[in-house]
Amino acid sequence: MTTSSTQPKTKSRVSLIGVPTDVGASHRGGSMGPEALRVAGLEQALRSLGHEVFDRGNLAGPVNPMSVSKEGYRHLEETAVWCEHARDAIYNSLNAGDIPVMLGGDHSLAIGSIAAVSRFCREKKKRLVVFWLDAHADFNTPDSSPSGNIHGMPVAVACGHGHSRLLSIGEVTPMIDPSHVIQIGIRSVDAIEKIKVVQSGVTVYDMRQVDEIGMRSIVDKAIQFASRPDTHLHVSFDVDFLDPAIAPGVATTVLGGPNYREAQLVMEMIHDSGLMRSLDVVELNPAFDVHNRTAELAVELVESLFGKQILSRNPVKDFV
Ligand SMILES: [Mn+2]
Repeated sequence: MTTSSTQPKTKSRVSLIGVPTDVGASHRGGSMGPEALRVAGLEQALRSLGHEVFDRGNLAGPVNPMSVSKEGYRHLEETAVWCEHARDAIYNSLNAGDIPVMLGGDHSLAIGSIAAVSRFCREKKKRLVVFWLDAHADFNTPDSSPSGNIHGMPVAVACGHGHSRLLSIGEVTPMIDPSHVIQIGIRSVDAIEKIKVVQSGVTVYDMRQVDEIGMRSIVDKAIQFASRPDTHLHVSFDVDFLDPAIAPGVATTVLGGPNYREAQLVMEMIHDSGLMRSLDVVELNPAFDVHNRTAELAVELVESLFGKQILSRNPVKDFV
């Protein structure tokens, strides 16, 4: 009768922006992430949901020098340059009226994407809210990070803590009010980082809370906080958010993450809120993957974020 069960309520213009680098990570391989998502059919999947999709190709930037940490930061300048390139591409895409989807690359790049969204929201008088889906709080600073890898620091930087070179990627400090950051799925936090993230005012729904009250009520609370007509919701999806049993293709797996249905539920509920205006898909590492299946799962979850559903949620309305 109808194919409306796979059609989103609103059609969007979506820009895919590849940022192939792993300068902020401990392991090499995240730089292959954008291509793995393309091989898994991301563009076609979004198109078949009715969206207009533009693959903007990959940004270019410094090679990974694989050097050691200096004064608490590894690859500070290289990471900053990549973040600036990501920031500029994402900002232009937002101004063109598109929903930018940043294909990472490691999670340090979220310093760039949040800088872009932060500037855009200030100019358009929007209220920025970030949902951070991750196994890690990514709230390290040099005194709390054992490694100096900047992919463990982007939330701290966005909230105003970190090297001036990284803070300067944003137009203002902090780039976001910490109380507007909601983290879900957290299960690995370094000792000093724990204190900092709690003090910062970031809302953290860790896996214990997922166990105790369930994914549905957590996402309900998050959406309730975000729900205002002037909200721009940025979703930063670190693939290590997922349980390693279903997502082996990341370098920093942590046991005890959301299972397949919990992950789908998060994405479907975010879509139904109608609030998402920008997205990061980061930390996919094809060097650790098995037959690209983590990339394929990431594509499925992005489809859900953009409106794919098992059944119509509103059969009466959709079927007439
Ligand atoms: Mn992360």
